[in-house]
Amino acid sequence: MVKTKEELLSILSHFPLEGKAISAEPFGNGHINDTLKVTTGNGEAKYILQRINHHIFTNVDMLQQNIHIVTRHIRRKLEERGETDIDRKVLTFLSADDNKLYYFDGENYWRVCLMIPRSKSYEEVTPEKSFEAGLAFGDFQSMLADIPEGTLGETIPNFHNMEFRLQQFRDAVEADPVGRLAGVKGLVDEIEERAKGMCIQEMLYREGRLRKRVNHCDTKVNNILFDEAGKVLCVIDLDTVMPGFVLSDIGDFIRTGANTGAEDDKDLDNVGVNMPIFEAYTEGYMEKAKSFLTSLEISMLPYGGRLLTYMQTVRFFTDYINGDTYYKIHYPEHNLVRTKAQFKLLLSLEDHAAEMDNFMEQWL
Ligand code: ADP
Ligand code: GN1
Ligand code: MG
Repeated sequence: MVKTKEELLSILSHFPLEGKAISAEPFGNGHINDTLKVTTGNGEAKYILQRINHHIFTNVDMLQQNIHIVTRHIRRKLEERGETDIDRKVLTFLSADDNKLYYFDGENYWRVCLMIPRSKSYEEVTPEKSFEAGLAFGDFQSMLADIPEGTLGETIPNFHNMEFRLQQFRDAVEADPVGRLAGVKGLVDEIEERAKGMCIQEMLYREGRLRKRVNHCDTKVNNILFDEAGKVLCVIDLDTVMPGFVLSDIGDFIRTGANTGAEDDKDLDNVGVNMPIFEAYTEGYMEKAKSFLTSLEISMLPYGGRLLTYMQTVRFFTDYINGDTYYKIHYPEHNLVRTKAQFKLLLSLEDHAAEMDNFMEQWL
C-alpha cells in the first residue's frame, strides 16, 4: 500500500464517519483488495476501508450496485425473521459524497463498511466451525435465491467458468511470456489430462440439465466472521456474489477449509483432505440447501470440491506462467508453490472421491 496516513485520512473524509478517523492500518489476508482497519478518536476500530482492485473488478459501479442489492436483500430477510443484532449479521456500507457507493480519488476506488465488532476470521476451522460455516453459506444462498434473474451482473465475467479458465491457461502456455514453461511441463500434462472431466457443469448447462443460481463464489474460510463463541456472524467479501453454478459454494470451502495444510504449503506432506471438516460443512450446508437443490446438484457436491481445487490450481498456474500479474505474491515462486499445493490437495480429493460420494447417499 503506497498511501500515507494523511492520504488515507483524506480519503476517509469523503465518508460520513461517526467520530474522527485517527488511523488506518492494514488488516486481513486477502489476495485481491487492500483492506484497512480504521480507528476513530476514542481508540475503537470502527470501520473497514478497502481499496477496490479495479484492474480485476473493472466495472466498479456494477460491483458496488451488486453489493448494495445483496446486503439490502439479506437485511430485509433477517428483519422478516425477527433476528436481533442485525448490524453484526450483514455488512453495512457507507455512501460517499454524492450518495455514491464508493469514492474515486482520481486513481483508486475506495469503499467503507462498518467493522463488525467482536468478530474474528480464521484461516483454519474445526468441525464445529465448519458445520456453522455450512449453515451460513447454505443460508446465504437460500436468502438470495429469490433475487430475480438479471438483477445481479457478473462482476468478473466467466469467473468460475472452467472452460474459460482452461482457455486462459492454454493461452498462457502458448505464449510462455516469461520463459517459465520449460520447468513445469509435467504439471501442464496433469492439468490437460483432467481438463474434459472438469468441464461437466458447462456441458450440463448447455444441455439444459443444470441451472444457474446466485452464489457467493469465494467461500473461503476467511470470508466468514465468527463471534466469540465460535458461531457464524456474517458472510463477507461480497465482490464475487453473482449468478453461477452451485458447486462453487461448496467447492471453495472444501478447498480452503477441508485442507490439512495451507493453500500455499511448501511441505506437500501437510496437504490432504480433512474428512471430518468436509462432512461437517456438508451437513450444515445441506440443512439449509437441500430444499432448493436438485438431486443432480446434490450428487455432484463432492465433485465440486475437486472442481474448485482444480480450477484454483489452473488459476495459480496460469498466473505463474504469465509472470504473476493477478494474485498478490509474497516471494518470487509463490504462485508455483500455491499451484503444487493445490494440485496435491486435488490428488487427495481424488483418492477420497468414493468415500465422499458415499457420504452424500443420505440425501439422495
Ligand atoms: P479480500 O477481498 O481482500 O479478501 P475481505 O473483504 O475478505 O478482502 O477482507 C479481508 C479480511 O478483513 C477478512 O478476512 C476479515 O478478516 C477482515 N474484514 C473484512 N471486512 C470486515 C468487517 N466488516 N468486519 C470485521 N472484519 C472484516
Ligand atoms: C482470491 O481475495 P480473496 O483472497 O478472497 C480470488 C479467489 C481465489 C482466492 C484464492 C476475485 O480471493 O477467486 O479463489 O483468491 N478472488 C478473485 O485464494 O479472483
Ligand atoms: Mg476475502
